[in-house]
Amino acid sequence: MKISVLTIFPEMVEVIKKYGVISRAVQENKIEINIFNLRDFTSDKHRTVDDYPFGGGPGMVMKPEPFFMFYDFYVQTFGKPHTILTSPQGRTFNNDLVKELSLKENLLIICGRYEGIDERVMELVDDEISIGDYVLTGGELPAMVMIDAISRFVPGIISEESVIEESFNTGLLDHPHYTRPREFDGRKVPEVLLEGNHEKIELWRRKMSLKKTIKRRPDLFLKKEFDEVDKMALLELFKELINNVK
Ligand code: 4FL
Repeated sequence: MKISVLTIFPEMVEVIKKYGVISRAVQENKIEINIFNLRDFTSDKHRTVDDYPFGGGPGMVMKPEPFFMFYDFYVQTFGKPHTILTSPQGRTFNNDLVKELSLKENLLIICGRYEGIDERVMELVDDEISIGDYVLTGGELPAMVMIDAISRFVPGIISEESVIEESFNTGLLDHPHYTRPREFDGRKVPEVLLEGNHEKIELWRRKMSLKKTIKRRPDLFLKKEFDEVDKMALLELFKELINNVK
């Protein structure tokens, strides 16, 4: 999969390639990340990317020409991309959208700025995406958030199990995790995790997941389709509840 970014701050976005899981995926050619400087596609001495808004008003507007210049070059070089503009006006980024985008072979993310982009650039844009209801100084961090989330779904980047176990796939929040030591300043690891009974462990984890989901995300709990383990876990939770009120 190829992901490209068009920005006026390329150095800011470059760091996404340098760390952890994504840097490994880039080295192993599982994803290709290309970052382009919009100023390289200007044709004046000052490399101007913005100008005053027609009709007046505060702030500047990004000029259309460098975007079209870039887009021509991009399509010539890499073929037609699925083009995203980061924008607070876009549809909100979520796990379903991440999965959908991870299936694209050629993604181009244009980093927007709040003051705005000349409307004629929208002709090049397939999708406007927001990462949440707040305003940032620019679309660089949203682009990096999207690359991070999308990369995780590219086959072979992280273990299939890790992706399957995630809350947005199971419909439940995660259970607690423990590692060594078994006891630390009197704080003990739950006994069930030390006994090695895998069925019991699964049931315990599911109970903890269900409890946390009911407490923090009742919306997810109400949408959840329960499997047999969920039902057993809920039954035990109810039993514990009944025994405590009696
Ligand atoms: C983009 C905010 C996506 C939230 C300013 C320019 C933004 C943003 N999600 N704020 N782009």
